[in-house]
Order: sequence, then C-alpha cells, then structure tokens
Amino acid sequence: MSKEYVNSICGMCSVRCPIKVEVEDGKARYIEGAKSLKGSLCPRGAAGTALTFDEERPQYPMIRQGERGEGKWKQVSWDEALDYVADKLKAVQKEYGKDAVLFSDRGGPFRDFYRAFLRGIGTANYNNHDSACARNVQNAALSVFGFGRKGVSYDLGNCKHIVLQQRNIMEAINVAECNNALNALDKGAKLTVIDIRANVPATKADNFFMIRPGTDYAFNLAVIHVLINEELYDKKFVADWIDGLDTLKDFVQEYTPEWAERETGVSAEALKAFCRELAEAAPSVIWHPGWMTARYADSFYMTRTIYLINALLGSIGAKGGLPFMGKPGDVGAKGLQSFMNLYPKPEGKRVDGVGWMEGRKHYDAGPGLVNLAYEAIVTGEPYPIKAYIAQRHDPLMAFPDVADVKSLWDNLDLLVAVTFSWSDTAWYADVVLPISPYLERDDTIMTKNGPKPSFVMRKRAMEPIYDTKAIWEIYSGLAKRFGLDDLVYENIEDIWKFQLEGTGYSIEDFAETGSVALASEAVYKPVTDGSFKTPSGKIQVIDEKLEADGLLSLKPYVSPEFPPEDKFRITFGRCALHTQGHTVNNALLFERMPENKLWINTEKAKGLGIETGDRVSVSNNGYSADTTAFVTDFVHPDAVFLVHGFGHTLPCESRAKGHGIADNELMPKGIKKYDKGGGAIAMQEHFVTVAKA
Ligand SMILES: Nc1nc2c(c(=O)[nH]1)N[C@H]1C(S)=C(S)[C@@H](COP(=O)(O)OP(=O)(O)OC[C@H]3O[C@@H](n4cnc5c(=O)[nH]c(N)nc54)[C@H](O)[C@@H]3O)O[C@H]1N2
Ligand SMILES: Nc1nc2c(c(=O)[nH]1)N[C@H]1C(S)=C(S)[C@@H](COP(=O)(O)OP(=O)(O)OC[C@H]3O[C@@H](n4cnc5c(=O)[nH]c(N)nc54)[C@H](O)[C@@H]3O)O[C@H]1N2
Ligand code: SF4
Ligand SMILES: [Mo]
Repeated sequence: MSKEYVNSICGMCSVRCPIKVEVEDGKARYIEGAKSLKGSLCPRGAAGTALTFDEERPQYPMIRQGERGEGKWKQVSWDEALDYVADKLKAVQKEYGKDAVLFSDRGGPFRDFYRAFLRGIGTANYNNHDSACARNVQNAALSVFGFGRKGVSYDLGNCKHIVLQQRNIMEAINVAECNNALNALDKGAKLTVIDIRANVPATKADNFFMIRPGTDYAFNLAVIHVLINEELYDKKFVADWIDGLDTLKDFVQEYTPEWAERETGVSAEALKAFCRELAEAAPSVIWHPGWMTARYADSFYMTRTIYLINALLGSIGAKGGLPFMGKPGDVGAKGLQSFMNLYPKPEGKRVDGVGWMEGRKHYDAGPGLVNLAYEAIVTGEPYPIKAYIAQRHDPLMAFPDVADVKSLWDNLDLLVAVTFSWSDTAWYADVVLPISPYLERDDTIMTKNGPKPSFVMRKRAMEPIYDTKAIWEIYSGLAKRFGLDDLVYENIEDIWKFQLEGTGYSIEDFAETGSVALASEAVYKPVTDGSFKTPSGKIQVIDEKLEADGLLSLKPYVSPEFPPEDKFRITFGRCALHTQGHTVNNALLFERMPENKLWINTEKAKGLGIETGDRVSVSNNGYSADTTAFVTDFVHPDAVFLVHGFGHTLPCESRAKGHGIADNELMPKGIKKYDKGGGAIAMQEHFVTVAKA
C-alpha cells in the first residue's frame, strides 16, 4: 500500500480553498484543508471524493442522437467530439460571422487559457453567469468607486462591527472568511444581521433585524439619513474622499427612520441605536455589500447605498474595514504571464449591447450580460448567435423558468456543455464534453489577490477514472483544429512554465505547499489620489455614466408589492451542505440533505393548517412540487424560503431526481425581469401558492 499527499485546490464551489489530499494506491481517499486553513474545510469540500467516484457523472464525450433533451446519446472518442465541435463552430462563423459564437462560464481565476482561445477564434462574446449572481454588486462598486467589487477585500480579522445584509457568511461559505468572521466575534466584534429570516449568523448576532422582503433599500436610506443628520459620519474621510455629500443629504431627508419603520417593520429607535453603534466602531466596520444579489428590481441601488454607508463610516481602505485588494504588483511582484495577451481583443461589438447600446453603456463590459445575449439568439439583432458553449454553467437551473430559457435557444445550430456532472443544460445539449473533476485534473496556475497575494496550483491527486479531460486539454485540442498553435500544449508543465515566465518563480517552488506567497505581511494600501477610478478621483454619489444611460444615481424608493391574498413572496438562499444544484446528487451530501424544506411563518402556516414535518406543495404558473414544511417564527410572514438547487428531474441522477422544489421554476419568464441599473435578474419579484399536500 502506498500513501502520498497532494496539495491542490478544492473545486466543490467557486471559492477554491487550498486542500491536502490523501492518496492511497493512486486513489484519493481523504481531503482536508491546507495548513493555512488549519485543516478545516466545509462539508462539500470534504465530500469531494464522492464526486470523483460517482458513476452518475458523464463518463465520456457524447453527441446527441434524438431531439434536444430526449436523452439519446452516442458515445464518441475525444477526437470525434472535438472535430464535431470545431467543424460546427467554423461553419457557424463562416456563415454568420466570427461573433456568432457565444460562450458563458462561471468566471474565476482559471479562465486565461480558454479566453485566449475565444480571442483566437475572434468572437467578442465571452460571458459569465453573473447576471444570476453578483452583477449588481459589481456594477454598484463601479458606479461608486470606479473599480469593481473585487477592488476591496474584507478585513474580518480586525473588524469591530460586521453587518450582514442578505449575506450569509456561515452557510454561503468561504472557509477562510467564515473562520475569520467567527474569530472576530470571539475577539468581541459586534454582528448585525439584516435578513428576511434567522439564518445561522442571525443566531450569533447582537442585532437581528427581520426585514420585510424587498425593503432593504428603505432601511439603508434611513441609515444614511441618521448618519448624516446626526453627524455620525467620518468628517475627514468624507471631506477628502466623497463627492456629492450635500446631494446625498438632500435626497435622504424624506427617508426618516420612522418612515422606514412603516416600510421595513424595523423599529426606528432600533435603527438609530444601530447607527450609533456603527459610528462607535468606525472605521473598523464591514457592511458587506452582499454576494447573491440578483433578487429585486432595486438591488443595484440597495448595494450602492451599502457602499456609500461604508464610505460615510470611513471604512473604505481602512484596517478592519474594506481595505483595497492587493495584487501582485502592489507587493512588488510580477503577475503571471497571460495567454490572452497572445491575441488581440476581438474587434466586434458585444451582442448583448453591453458597453455600446443605449441604456447598456454603463455596465461592466468584461463578462457582459448573457441573459441579454439570449435575446439576440431569438431576434438575430444586433446580429445572429448560432453556437453556444456553456462551460461550468448550467443556465437552465441558474436562470428562472427552464422551458422559457430553452425556448430562447431554439435558433442555435450548436449547444455544447462542458461539465463534470449532469445538469439540465448538459442533458439538453448537442454535445457533452465531460471534464475531469478537480481531484483528477491539473489547471492553469491561479493568482489569489488579497492582503497577501499568492499564486496557487491545482494539481491532480489521481488519474481520471473515466474518459474525461482537463479544461486545458479540451481547449488545446480545439486550438489545434483552428490552427492556433500558441495554445497547443502536450502537457501542463509547459503551460505552467509559460505562466511563470518572468515572475522569478518555478514549478518547484509550489512543491511544498501548493502555493507561492508573494508577500509575508498583509499590505494595507493607503487611500490616495488615484485610489478611486472615477472622473473626480473621489467616491461618487452621482454617476455620470449611469445618468447618461437614462438612469438615476439616487433612485427614489418604490415600496415593493405586498403578496396577493393567500400568496407568498418566493425567497431563497444557500445551505452549508450543497453548492447550487450540482451537489444534490453527490452520494454523501444527498444522504445528509436530500431535499429543501419550505420555511414558512408560524401564523401563516396555522391559517393553512400546516405544521412542521407536513408535506406541502408550492406552486406557480403550472409548476408544482412537494416538500416538507419547516414552520418557524423566524421567517417573515410575507415570504416563504427555499434553499436553491433542488427539484431535479433527470433520469440519470437517481438520487436527486424527484426530491424537493426547484425555486427557479417558480419564477415564470423571470429572465426578462432584471435590474436596469446593475443588469442582474430580479428573482424574488414572484409570488407563490402554498398548500398542504
Ligand atoms: N432561482 C435561483 N437561481 C439561482 C440562484 C438561486 O439562489 N436561486 N443562485 C444563483 C447563483 S448565486 C449562481 S452563482 C448561479 C450558479 O449557477 P451556475 O453558474 O450554473 O453554477 P453551478 O451550478 O455551480 O455549476 C454549473 C455546472 O458546472 C459544473 N461544474 C462545476 N464545477 C466545474 C468545473 O470545475 N469545471 C467544469 N467544466 N464544470 C464544473 C457543475 O457540475 C454544473 O453542472 O445560479 C444562480 N441562480
Ligand atoms: N455552502 C455554499 N456556499 C456557497 C455557495 C453554495 O452554493 N453553497 N454558493 C456560492 C455563491 S455562487 C454565492 S453567490 C454565495 C452567496 O452568498 P450569499 O448571498 O451570502 O448567500 P444566500 O444564502 O444566497 O443569501 C444570503 C441571505 O440573504 C437572505 N435574503 C433573502 N432575501 C432577502 C431580502 O430580501 N433581504 C435581506 N436582507 N435578506 C434576504 C437569505 O435568507 C440568506 O440568509 O455563496 C457562495 N458560497
Ligand atoms: S468553501 Fe467548501 S466547497 Fe468551497 S472551495 Fe472551500 S472547501 Fe471547497
Ligand atoms: Mo453565485
């Protein structure tokens, strides 16, 4: 029996914690967190072996035989699959132009190699999943600071007051962040949770405000009102770095705490006391801007207020607050060499109109808004899209209303899914290109930005057990078929060497821990001229770019609809045991949590004759599914809550099939409802019916 340990990177969610994998006789047996995490992992990270050894994942490349979604597949070799995809892509580009190829992924630090391929074939239409996730935060950060949401980090270790508003730091997990938050609480930091239900952080909070769903913007406007009117803000920081305080002050005058109480249900006195606590802890305050903010038609504006509140408290750039993100260059190191730089940026205009179309010029152009690109598939305007590659992206679960999204794809000549597990999208695709799960594959080296930037290497812990490939192998194979010789590689070491060229580091430097630290001490960059990338060089209340697109910077508050009689607003979130929809069929995690219970308020449940443990059905627009009720005082009476990702229907997922409710099916034609300010889908603007099953 031979035993070895491999340092690598977890791939069970998009956080990418460093891990140590125990390998016995060539098989990964046990995973723990790296030393930097003191060995800790979240449950999903620990269940990575169950993904690897799951027979119910795509085991070889497949080409569709029957109709889309019929589930008739032909097993093919990798050469056949890549020939098929390359030929189709070429035919589409020849007939409809280079930009007729659309691509979307999950974003993240491993993109450089395949984005270089997309540049190489000349399409302007790279997208990510983010209009269903954090786009409002990204665009709000740009609108206030001139840089994106990752321009700041969260210094939880030194924070004195953490505010979590629609941010569940202990269940929507990033292991290091979760541990840092818990340590801060141990050291006496205060915690305030603003949520529509008592999540795990709420159980540890000093203040818990259970807010009426959809009224967060009202709450925050009242907070700004108090901070300014009671002069609780950081005068020096504001004088030096905020442009437009008077305008903001005028705007919030009508939004008093007493007014907010009527909107949100949170007492005016409690809100005022909370503001005073914040001022006491400032500038070591983190009011987290949120992550999954694709919820309401005003989520972008709500997030803008969060950034402005942090600015009023002087926490931007502060120790214990939101310090500026450190990149390799900030600590005197050289960044990785980029494959994307081998090719020019494609000349075409984005099909989603982002960056150039009226009303869409203000959005961050980087990953676009794929929901808007789907419109082009239907209309052919501004030009047709005929091929679509969804990689590490399951739009049929990530966007509302499966049938509606499918119908948007009808005009595609080619739909490719690149994935390591089955998904609604893979099942509906023309070609499935199965990726080796992370324990079986190497990836390009990633840069981890932060107070102490580093380079981290994902190394495979074992050989693939099925006929699957690493992402670089797939795109290297496609590059070869397109004559993009600079991207044709036979082994990962040569790719790593290319990336490391000029950095002064070599592959051997990763041997001991799997990473290379670029700084020994955390770096806090001071706030100086040039910190904010806005026209004034300051944090801006008024965003000219937004206004030029016909949108207001300070949008008057609009009270959200109350649920119609006998209906509830649908709300959702994450749990510690699953990642989106793709772990429900994981044998270990399914055993722990096979369905998503329905949270429903005690009084409301009583009216419907529902008790905890009863089977209940939730319906909207012809969709209906059953689950178990969880009756509690600690969810707002207007809402019901579900963990996202359940209600699978695919025959190839024997465990997940038929369990729980697909929250995305409760949002009819929801992809068309989006926040014009930030571009993200407004998924909680829907009402559902609940009944005892
Ligand atoms: N109704 C509703 N909709 C939501 C949400 C919600 O809460 N409710 N949440 C939203 C949020 S926050 C997000 S981020 C999106 C997430 O939705 P997606 O972006 O689609 O993300 P995942 O479900 O994590 O992964 C998609 C697919 O990629 C595969 N995959 C995972 N890891 C890898 C990998 O390393 N390589 C490859 N090639 N494939 C991989 C998975 O098996 C899965 O099939 O959904 C959003 N949509
Ligand atoms: N375990 C686990 N961790 C994950 C993921 C996962 O799937 N599983 N996914 C990762 C991804 S992609 C993302 S985007 C993040 C998401 O990270 P978060 O956004 O922090 O997670 P969520 O659980 O979606 O939502 C946070 C909280 O918002 C609350 N909420 C819902 N509606 C409202 C509202 O109207 N107002 C207020 N104030 N609160 C509301 C929910 O009750 C929930 O407690 O998590 C990441 N981490
Ligand atoms: S948070 Fe959990 S699932 Fe995500 S990378 Fe870390 S250990 Fe893996
Ligand atoms: Mo997300």
